Amino acid sequence: PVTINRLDYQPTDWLIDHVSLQFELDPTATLVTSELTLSRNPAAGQESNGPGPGLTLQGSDCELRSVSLDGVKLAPEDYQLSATELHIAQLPEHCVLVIVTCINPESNTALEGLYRSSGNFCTQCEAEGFRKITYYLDRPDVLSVFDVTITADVATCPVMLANGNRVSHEVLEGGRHRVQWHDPHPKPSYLFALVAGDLAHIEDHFTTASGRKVLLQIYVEAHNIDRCDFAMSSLKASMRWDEEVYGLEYDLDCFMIVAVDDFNMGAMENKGLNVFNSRFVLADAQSATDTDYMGVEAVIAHEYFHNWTGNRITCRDWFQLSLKEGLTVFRDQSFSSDRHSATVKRIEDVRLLRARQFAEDSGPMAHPIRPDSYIEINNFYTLTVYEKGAEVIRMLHTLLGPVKWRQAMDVYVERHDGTATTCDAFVDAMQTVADVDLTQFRRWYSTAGTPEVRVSEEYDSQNARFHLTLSQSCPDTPGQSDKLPLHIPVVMGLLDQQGNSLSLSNGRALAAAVDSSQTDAQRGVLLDLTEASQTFTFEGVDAAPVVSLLRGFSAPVKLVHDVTDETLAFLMANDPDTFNRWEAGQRLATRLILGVLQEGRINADTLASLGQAWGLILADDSLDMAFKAEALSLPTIDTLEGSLEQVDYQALIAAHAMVSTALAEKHAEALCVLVTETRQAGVALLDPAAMSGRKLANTALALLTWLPESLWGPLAAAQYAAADNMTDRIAALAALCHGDSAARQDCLDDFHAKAIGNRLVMDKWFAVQATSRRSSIVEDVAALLQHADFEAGNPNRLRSLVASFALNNPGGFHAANGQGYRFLADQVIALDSRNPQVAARLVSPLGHWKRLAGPARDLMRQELVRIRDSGPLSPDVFELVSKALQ
Ligand code: HT7
Ligand code: ZN
Repeated sequence: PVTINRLDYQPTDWLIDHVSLQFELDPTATLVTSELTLSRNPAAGQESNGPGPGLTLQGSDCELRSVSLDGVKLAPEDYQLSATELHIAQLPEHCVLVIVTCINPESNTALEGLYRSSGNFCTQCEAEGFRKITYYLDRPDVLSVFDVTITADVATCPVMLANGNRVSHEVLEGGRHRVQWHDPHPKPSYLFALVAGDLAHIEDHFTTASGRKVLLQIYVEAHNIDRCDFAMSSLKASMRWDEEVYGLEYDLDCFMIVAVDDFNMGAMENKGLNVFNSRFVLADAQSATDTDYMGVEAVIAHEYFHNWTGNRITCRDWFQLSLKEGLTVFRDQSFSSDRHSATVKRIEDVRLLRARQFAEDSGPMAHPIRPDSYIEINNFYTLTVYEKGAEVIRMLHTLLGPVKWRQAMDVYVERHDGTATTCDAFVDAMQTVADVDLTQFRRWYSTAGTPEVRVSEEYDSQNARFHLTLSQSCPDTPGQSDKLPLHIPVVMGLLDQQGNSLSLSNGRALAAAVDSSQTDAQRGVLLDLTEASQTFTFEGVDAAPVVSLLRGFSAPVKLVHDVTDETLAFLMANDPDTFNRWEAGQRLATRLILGVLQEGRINADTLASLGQAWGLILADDSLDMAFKAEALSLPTIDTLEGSLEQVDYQALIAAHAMVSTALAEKHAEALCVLVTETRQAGVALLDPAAMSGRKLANTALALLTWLPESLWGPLAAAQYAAADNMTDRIAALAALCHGDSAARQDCLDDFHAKAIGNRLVMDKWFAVQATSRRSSIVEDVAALLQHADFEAGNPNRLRSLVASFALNNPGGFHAANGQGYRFLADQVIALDSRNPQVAARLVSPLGHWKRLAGPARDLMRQELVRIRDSGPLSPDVFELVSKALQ
């Protein structure tokens, strides 16, 4: 396999000014006629006097039927054809090339290019799927106007969709019909989409700020038509938000969403025709949890927001992926935070970052948000590019402040609309309005790994001064060592011993949030940490203060700050930054669990501090219940792992269990009350207080499962029986699945019976079993692979069983005998030839063997070796396995 390097980027020699595509749809032999209007790129490097550059088009898995240049059919000797390219050596500066290919959607199990899902035709072209449809300049910096004609059987494909606006429809002989679509916005091939089949739809309208009426449609299989309303209201809310917050309006006459069951990722932002994994469109009370609803809203928003940050302004090359993804994740996070609790949203995002992105940063695939090289670009749709990328954007937002941020975004859109650009150009746009010099900040784009910030404090009572020293470092990562200091925005505050916020003599002022009643002192200040070590002095501090650092998680770093249990308990109770109140609890819990690892027993004093702090939270009726739920949730195993050099999973899991049990015991009574009394009857399903109540009640139930089943089993069974929504039903089932009661099997059987006919609910039935703490879990999961409802070809089903087990069941996956590792490796090997993209995503849990302690290290490594030696691998799996074994 070939490695592609960022610095090798060259502008394209050819432009495609216009492309006309004709599809004669057929399940096994679809004919694609592509007419490309080509011209030499004036911006390309010119070879002096030579014959001009030849044209190399990318293509794979499509059978070439013919090539014509300016109306003349070319003979095979006029071009060169390989498995991945079509090369024509000589062409006039302006010409028209017509290429006919034949493809087989039915046999396309990789789900890239044109494929079939539930009998319907659909496409997925990002990143490099278009080349599986026809030969093309399949790179994001070639923008063209597309006209698309689709012909198919009326009976099987009454609906035929493509990007842009529909311009004609005609009925043909022989039961066929034809539609034509025109997209006026030049776009790269990865944003092309086609959908055809027997689909039902709902529709609505949105009137833009400037008064244009846009038709909104959501297409699904007919049996799902009643599950689309929430997605539609999320779409309208997203459209309004982008106008109000960024002044960005929609730009076509219609916006369509299609839900498909077989999809490699979450969704795809094709211009005017978003294609979604059905799990991010379909939602109703009987099938979707509150978390599912929030996921639908966030993904609908994310894809819609791409219309500007991704489509109107796209990436010059795939190394710039975070230009659109980091920015769009930041935008969807801001949207969700504006619509729900901002603190809870921030906590959820930080939990994900710490649990998964920090792990990526400390593993074999560590890369900067703008990677330097790749073998398979699909492997770089990572938590680093998306989530850390969003953190980098958030830091820019913090450094600029909200007003300048908006001005800078206006400059960015104004400068780059209609182009394919770079992360550097994005920061240039920010710099035009920023007060701070962003030169050093740019290092975030090229530095891999999670920086560590060490903190030391010194109080000088004689001079009433407080000195805060922050020292940064970043661990070595593959190919990167001795890293230069980053520009780290540290939002902080100081509290006196009574919990009052002090006015600070150092640091930059922070803008107030629109709806905030906080004083300047409560908000704190922004420190610009730019040196390897820097001391910040605060004058007029009359007594030793308590420091609240990195408020709102103002930078994606690991903070090392040695403070007492009392200080953490104090911050939990008093910090005006609610994120940091939660954070203090997480630090206390982490200390308790890691203490068990070191000392073999629970530190009674720390347990008392945390137990007491939990008591205060449980008793505080002024707190949002969703926040309470977060405060009563311990850090997960994969988050804790980030604090350890070498990980003995069995010991870590035992320590986590010991602390969970101790805390559940301490508060058993209050937790039982929460399970039975928090839920509100008779309110709307999506009422915010009702959702928060369910979150708290189900967090309490999950904690109780650490105690003997006699205490919580009847509660869980009763909750299952009484549940009128999926959130409570699945939480009760998840609890029961940890145990061994008769209710467990009864409820599983009942759930299964109700899931028949709803694939998303059946996915939950598999996932809930895959995350059970039963000792027989590996055998249980292996048995589920043989279940009649298991569908290996459906990525959602595969993820619900195999990925849920590998990522969300640390006890089972890290089973001491290595069975969990072997199980996962078997799945990767079985899947690779069918769907390399999904197979590769299953490799990453095996990539961390070097960080494991004891025999587990070698057991995991052996499985990687077994995959490596299992036969010819896809570039996707090859890249991950070979990097992990290096
Ligand atoms: N931009 C999209 C990313 C994507 C993708 C989606 C589905 C299947 C394969 C894919 N490869 C890349 C989705 C997004 O980030 O919005
Ligand atoms: Zn995206």
